[in-house]
Amino acid sequence: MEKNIMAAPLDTSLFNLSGRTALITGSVRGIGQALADGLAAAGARIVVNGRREAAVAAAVDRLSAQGCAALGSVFDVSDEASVIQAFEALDAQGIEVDILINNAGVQFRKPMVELAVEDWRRVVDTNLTGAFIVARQAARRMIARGRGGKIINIGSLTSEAARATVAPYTAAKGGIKLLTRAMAAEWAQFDIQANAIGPGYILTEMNTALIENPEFDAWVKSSNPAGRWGRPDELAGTAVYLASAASNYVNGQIIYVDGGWLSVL
Ligand code: GCO
Repeated sequence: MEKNIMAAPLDTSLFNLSGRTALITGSVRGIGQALADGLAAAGARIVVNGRREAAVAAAVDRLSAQGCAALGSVFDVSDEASVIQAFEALDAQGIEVDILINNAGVQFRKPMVELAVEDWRRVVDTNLTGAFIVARQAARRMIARGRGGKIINIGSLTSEAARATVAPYTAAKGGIKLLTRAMAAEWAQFDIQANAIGPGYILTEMNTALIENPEFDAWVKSSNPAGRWGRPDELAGTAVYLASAASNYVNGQIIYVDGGWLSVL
């Protein structure tokens, strides 16, 4: 006889981020700004980050005008000294980062045979090494506090497959996928969950040149089952999930928000 196993109704409060503080690198525009909006809507206080004081201040004002709790932290993720200084400044203000989203990233498109090592290094330093530098500071504090934490790294379709002319970005985003697993391997024991989001082709400033290129635009639309570019706000739900208690048993994963691109030949 089939046992009537009543499933407990989902406790939707698991998705509530009230009382949590989220640092989102590169959150003055684009995907980072959309993730800030999403986590703020779920109740989190947002630490906005960028490299320029004015842009960070404007982004904080924008969130505050929406009634969200927000503050700014200006640093370059690839500059270890500035990252350490920024975390020490947060410490001094009693601000504890419960959720880190490593979103900051740059793009540089050029065939490898023409690529200068300096350009390679700049992209990898920001997109991959920067994620390590910032996560190390956050994890040290999460471990010391003893109440766990959430780390979300932003990958890419290029975490799985390569596109010509974006080798340093591809190498870095491939590294993000496995760095996420390395974080899970070392920090799960401290109740830290480290996961990644792999956006498809999203309508962002970084992709303006591609969006405005009719051939590229047609390629994107014909290459994913959704038949369109994604919007930055379409990434926020996955970020809230990975930032929340609803994902406490999820670690080392990458979730592709790509219109089905990677799933369909
Ligand atoms: C490019 C784009 C991509 C997208 C995204 C795709 O030049 O191909 O910039 O890298 O930004 O990463 O997932």
